[in-house]
Amino acid sequence: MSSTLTDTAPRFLADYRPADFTINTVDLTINLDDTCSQVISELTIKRQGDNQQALQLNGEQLTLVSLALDNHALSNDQYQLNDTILTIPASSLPDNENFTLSITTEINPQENTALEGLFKSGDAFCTQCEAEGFRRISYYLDRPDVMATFTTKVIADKSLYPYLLSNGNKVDSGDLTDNKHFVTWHDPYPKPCYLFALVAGDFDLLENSFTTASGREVALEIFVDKGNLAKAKHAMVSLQKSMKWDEETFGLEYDLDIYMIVAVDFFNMGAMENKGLNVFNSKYVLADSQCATDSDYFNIEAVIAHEYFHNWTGNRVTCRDWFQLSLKEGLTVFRDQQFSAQMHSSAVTRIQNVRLLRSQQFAEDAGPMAHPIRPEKVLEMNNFYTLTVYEKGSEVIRMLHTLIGVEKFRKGMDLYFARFDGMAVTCDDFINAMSDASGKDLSQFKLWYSQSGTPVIKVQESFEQQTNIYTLTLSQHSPVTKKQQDPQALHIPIKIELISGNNDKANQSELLELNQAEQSWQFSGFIGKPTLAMLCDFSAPVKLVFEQNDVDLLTIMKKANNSFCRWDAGQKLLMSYVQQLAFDTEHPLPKELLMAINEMLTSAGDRAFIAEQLSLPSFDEAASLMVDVEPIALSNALSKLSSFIAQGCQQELLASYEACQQERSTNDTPHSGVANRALKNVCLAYLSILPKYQALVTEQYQHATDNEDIEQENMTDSLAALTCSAKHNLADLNQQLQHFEKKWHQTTLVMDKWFALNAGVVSDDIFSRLDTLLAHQQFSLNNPNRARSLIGAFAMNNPKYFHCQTGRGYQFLSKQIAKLNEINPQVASRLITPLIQYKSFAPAHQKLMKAELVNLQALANLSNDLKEKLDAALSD
Ligand code: B3K
Ligand code: ZN
Repeated sequence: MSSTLTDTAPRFLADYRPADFTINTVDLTINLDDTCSQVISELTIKRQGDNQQALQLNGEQLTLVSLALDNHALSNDQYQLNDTILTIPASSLPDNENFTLSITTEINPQENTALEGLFKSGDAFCTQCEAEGFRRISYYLDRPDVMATFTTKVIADKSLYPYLLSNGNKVDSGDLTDNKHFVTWHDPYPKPCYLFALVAGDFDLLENSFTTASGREVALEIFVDKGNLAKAKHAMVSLQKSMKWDEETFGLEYDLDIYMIVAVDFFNMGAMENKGLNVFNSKYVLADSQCATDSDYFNIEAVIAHEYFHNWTGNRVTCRDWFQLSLKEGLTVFRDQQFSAQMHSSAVTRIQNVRLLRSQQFAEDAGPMAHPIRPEKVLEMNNFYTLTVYEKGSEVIRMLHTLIGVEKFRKGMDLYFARFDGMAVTCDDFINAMSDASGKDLSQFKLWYSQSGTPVIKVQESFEQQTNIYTLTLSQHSPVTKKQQDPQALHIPIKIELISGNNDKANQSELLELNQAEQSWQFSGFIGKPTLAMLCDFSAPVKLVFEQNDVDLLTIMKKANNSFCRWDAGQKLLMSYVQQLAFDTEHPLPKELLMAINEMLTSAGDRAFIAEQLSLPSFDEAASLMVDVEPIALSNALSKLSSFIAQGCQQELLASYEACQQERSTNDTPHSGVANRALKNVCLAYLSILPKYQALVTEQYQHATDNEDIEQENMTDSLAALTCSAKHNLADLNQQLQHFEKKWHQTTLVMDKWFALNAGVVSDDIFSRLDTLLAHQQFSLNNPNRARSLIGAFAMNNPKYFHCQTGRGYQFLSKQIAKLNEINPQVASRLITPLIQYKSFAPAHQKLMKAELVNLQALANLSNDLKEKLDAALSD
């Protein structure tokens, strides 16, 4: 279980105090065994000041074998042990300032289904220590401000585990008796224990290198399961691009002689930035065009970059305490988003960032687990690796970047590293460095770190005909909650564009700094009222209350320079119809909408951008903009709007589909290939609603999945076709699903897609399908990717049945969560998200969802991970 057995008290940011002891060096000898691995840890410890405190080390699920201080064994009466803490009282400690502590413990990796600490992923051993997993390997001061240099000797059977890896540089290796061997690693950079890693296994190894700007050669090594070598190439190229980008953009070079990445199938999240030895979910490493989609390629590059960028923002400068998590995560997400924007279309990348934020983070910020990007109270730290800390955290860094500009931002980063390299620091330290380097007063800006909830900005405008003066008034308010009684006005960068009615006049762009509850600005020089495009590039993570009519929205769609605003105006227009249809299914839809869609389809712009324009807001995006959501009405409204567009624009959709299809074979560059597929598949999604075009789905599926020319096979197209079949329960669906399974049954990552597709089938027999899937030979709740691909995909991508009136969807989810509570609480805790957000739904649904939460709360052995969320949801 991920949670501690006796620690059920929350911790508070306000209670932070430095440790009474530091650990300078750690010497580990780890003798690997499936059920009884032995860990010998030799620590050199230094007392801080003249404190006479007991030494308290964290440890969970460890068997203590022996303990010695300065080489003298400690007897049972010289220390105390409970389920989570080893206490050596002051009376047992030596008087000197420095002393050594030797600890021998045993652990059972095989039984570790929580996948924290040392565990087995298939045949390999691997570790996950962030946030507080090292305490499952050995007793330690498991907190990020205790930084030590690690030397790690790994011992294991030579035939089963030819590769023995840990952080830093390899310094020794050799053979031992009993067919065992060892490798010793030394990491010269002091680090918190959450960055410790160990991997042992038999892999295929992809090798390459990178020469840093200052001429040092770094060995790059990617370890994958045997047979998967060719699928690691994209990850390798992504790593090299990331290294180059960080040098060019921030002057940051890699600092060890070797950078290793290991891909494993059993992993709770995407990847982990352990110093010199990243461990990755294989989903974010392995790709070839036959088995990975375009978004898989994109995500692999982004996650590889993210973990690499952590080497500076996270590892060289780390967090003082876990409340500061956004110091490294918000900043590193911002860095990876900037990187992706430069590698691809910056407009489309930004749109995708915003879609994620609006659909998921806004909901989190409005739900019972809402917290500031720097939380103040935590029961289970793993619950705070959230969209708020990551994505909103990145938006906060982006706002800073907007407020001070690119050059001063770079100066601020330089100052941050000059001041804090090798240290564990706070979010305030970061902002102070930015403020000192830029000369900008950021004291009010810091409120973004302590206030939760999505701020709402009300927009009012007026135009004085006589003077031609345009006045814009903005007012802001942040939500009041039980935890946040008196939110203050924030410092918010608002980028706008004013589009003049006079065609000769260029649009006027402005950066406004909203820092009061209400503020006005005046602009002159227009003939007639200009059209306001608000929040260019989505310059702040806020919601707008701004009644813009269809004419204004259409003007922005056509005339704004800012691509984000053009896209956003279209979405706003679409969203207004979704809302009307959700309220009144017979609400008439205007022809102008079809004309606007046709114009988009025939415009000459980037096809990836057009695909984003044509994509309706997702169920979650729409829900986050509504109150008392009637989920079935919303889902029907989205279907109705899609049908209207499909019906009214069928010729143009078909023409675009065919144009993209043709160009695919004649003129494929990497970007145009992706863009063509994106647009083509949006068109297919619309066309597949109309029976007369459903043959296209079958054709595309066959062409992309079952082609004599294997080069023509393509997972993006195959999956897009299958998704249409699943969504409309088309006649060929079952046959396609069987064919796909037969073809891919040996490819784990593709089977995850297959499970997700099945979970998304929109059909009345979905619950019997789900039961069959749970019993499928390849299904296991012990594998997080698999659990998410079935249970998560159903709850997130099948709103019609997840929210069905009988409550069966909610029951299905809660039953699986109860099982996962015993197996892997972190995964259970992630999957509960849609249920705890019950308050955004209409009363009848709230009641059904709440009943499931109450059942879960009564579980015996409830993990802290779930307890924290359930308590918040049910007391809200
Ligand atoms: N730092 C890790 C996440 C650790 C999650 C712990 N539950 C990956 C990342 O953000 O890069
Ligand atoms: Zn990260």
